[in-house]
Amino acid sequence: MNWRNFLAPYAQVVEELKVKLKGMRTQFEFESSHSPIEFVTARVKPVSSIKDKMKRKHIHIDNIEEELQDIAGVRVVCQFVDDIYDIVERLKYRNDFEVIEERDYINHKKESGYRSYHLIISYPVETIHGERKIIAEIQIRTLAMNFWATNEHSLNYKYDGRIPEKVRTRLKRAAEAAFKLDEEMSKVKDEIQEAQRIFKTNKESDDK
Ligand code: 0O2
Repeated sequence: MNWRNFLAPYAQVVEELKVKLKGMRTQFEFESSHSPIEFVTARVKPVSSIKDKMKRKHIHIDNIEEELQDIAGVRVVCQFVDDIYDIVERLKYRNDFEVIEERDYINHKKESGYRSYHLIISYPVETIHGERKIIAEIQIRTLAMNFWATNEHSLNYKYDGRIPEKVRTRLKRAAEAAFKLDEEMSKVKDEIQEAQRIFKTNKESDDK
């Protein structure tokens, strides 16, 4: 397998999606004081992780394009849970890619405690050999969900996927605490946004 050639269109998709989603953030900032997008990150899955996942999920190399759907991955991090659903709706109605699957791990959290909203998309990318449809995953989550997932991911790495029961229980509790934080913040969302509006207006008049 020539991984460099295989991953080239995925790298292109990741770059294009990053520009487009960061562009959404900029537009929101121009048009209103609240951007539902806090930040955007993107990556192509490293070859070692691709090989691990293929082994774990028994994916044959011939089926990798259809079955390994997160080789190209983009993450959109929002302030509030409502923002996630706002972004999901906007992404579903774009005409530069097609959403082929939705996974709502917010209303249906994973056994680990993981919460996030995943969109699996088919993205048409222009190559020198013509158009290719590449499958990519967009993960949309709040800052609190991201904090939890990043820490849990590190622990999974440390324990090679076999986190001790005691730590796992703590992580589940931490996931609930993070979600509680999201719920509480949602209740004061209007107040927070009002404060951000005042801050933005003051800053703009200071900059004049
Ligand atoms: P990485 O290193 O982030 O790329 P599966 O792997 O079977 O759970 P599947 O079918 O690939 O899942 O699809 P899923 O669950 O919709 O998306 C997988 C990706 O979501 C993972 O990629 C993680 O990025 C994230 N994710 C899913 N479950 C969890 C979880 O319990 N904890 C954390 N921290 N992230 C999760 P990878 O390849 O596992 O990892």
